[in-house]
Amino acid sequence: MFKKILIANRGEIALRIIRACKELGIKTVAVYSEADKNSLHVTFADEAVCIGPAESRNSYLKVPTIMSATMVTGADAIHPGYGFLAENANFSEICHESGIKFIGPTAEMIRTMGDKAMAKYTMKANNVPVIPGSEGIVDDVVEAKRLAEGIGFPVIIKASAGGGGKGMRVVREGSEFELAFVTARAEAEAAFGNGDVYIEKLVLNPRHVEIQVIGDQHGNHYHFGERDCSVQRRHQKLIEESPSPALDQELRDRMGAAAVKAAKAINYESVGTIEFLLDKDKNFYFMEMNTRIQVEHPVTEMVYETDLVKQQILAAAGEVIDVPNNRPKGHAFEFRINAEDPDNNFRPSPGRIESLNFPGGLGVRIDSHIYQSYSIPPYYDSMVAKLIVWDKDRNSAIQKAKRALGEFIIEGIKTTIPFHLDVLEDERFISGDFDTSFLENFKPRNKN
Ligand code: MV4
Repeated sequence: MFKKILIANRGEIALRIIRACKELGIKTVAVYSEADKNSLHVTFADEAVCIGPAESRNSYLKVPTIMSATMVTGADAIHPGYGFLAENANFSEICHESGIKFIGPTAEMIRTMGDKAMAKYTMKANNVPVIPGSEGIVDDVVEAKRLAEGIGFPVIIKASAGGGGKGMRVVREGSEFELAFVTARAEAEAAFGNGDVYIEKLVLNPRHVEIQVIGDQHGNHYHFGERDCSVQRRHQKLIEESPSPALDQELRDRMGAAAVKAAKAINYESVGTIEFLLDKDKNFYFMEMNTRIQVEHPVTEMVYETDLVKQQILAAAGEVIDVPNNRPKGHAFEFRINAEDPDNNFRPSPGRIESLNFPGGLGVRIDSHIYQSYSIPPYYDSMVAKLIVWDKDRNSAIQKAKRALGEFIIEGIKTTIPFHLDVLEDERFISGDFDTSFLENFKPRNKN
């Protein structure tokens, strides 16, 4: 087992990883920027190293500095968390070459899945259902248009280096195609330094349903059911839940089997997520794979009674992972509490937390690095807390969420708490009958 893990991250996920390490008896090293010296991950780690100024590119993304901090403290592994270096294949490779275990997949696995056209090709070759579309990337506009006509409009043009909604263009009819194609390629080139795009049939009103998977170094792969992440705004998830209101056990078994097939196709090691689109006829299609622990992992932990971060560390240490053939128990939601003003287009609202009350009680979990008098720096992601609620069924969990959000007081900054309380009064949300367009159409009751 590892003796000391350096956590190359900040905020709630750094704290989450420190908690798992403590329970496993592993020492921890926090790294922090000058803006984060008063952060809780620094307080609770066994050691802490300042790695540079506030700007991420000069601190949390600075590979040579992080490697130096690892060597100086004698850590034998690095946990990247999510974001920052978590899906950086070169970083995984540098760790490997330095004799430091990267707690995540190999560079090759990250590269295969980071190239979305390559990922899709690999899935299709392994009989994981994919969305009908071009065979790989298309670079000629005439050929691309001919392909789009064959697929049938509407189609979607996606950047192969993109993902998470970046560099996508919907094309509703042939006359719009050429401009959309040229623009999509130029945007992809500007954003990713790679203009490759591919084309797919547009799936109308899909749900975003993702399957949690884990693989060890001995060829064992398992899944932990699904999370429904359809409640998103501009590709930012706001509420996630498990199980999905759209799945029964039969569909869960089939999607789980497809996700395990996907993981086995690349002999995946570590925790990961297979994202699917689910259409209204309950057909599911592979969309992309996230090769990291995700923000929303706690909802899965609650209903599968598993500590996924501990499992991820054990798998990285070479242990055999064994997941009993389990089923979800009860229902869990996660609400992302962001320092944003929901009444002003979710504009960031950093600043000092003047007063703070966390909710509590049975089935209420808070993953957060904030405390009273803490100042939220403006340099990083606006998420300041995750409220996770668990109860025996979906309706009970909704009641618990309302109760817990009502007790959650953060003064000094604007947060998404009132927004969540509005969503919890929405009939479509309550009935579970929503898709990825839910928030575009969402209008809070009692507001005009
Ligand atoms: C799609 C789609 C419809 N049809 N692909 C958005 C994020 C990126 N991972 C892929 N995305 C989509 N791909 C086809 N063929 C609709 C989306 C999409 C979406 C997906 C999941 C969650 C929210 C979304 C919001 C808008 C569009």
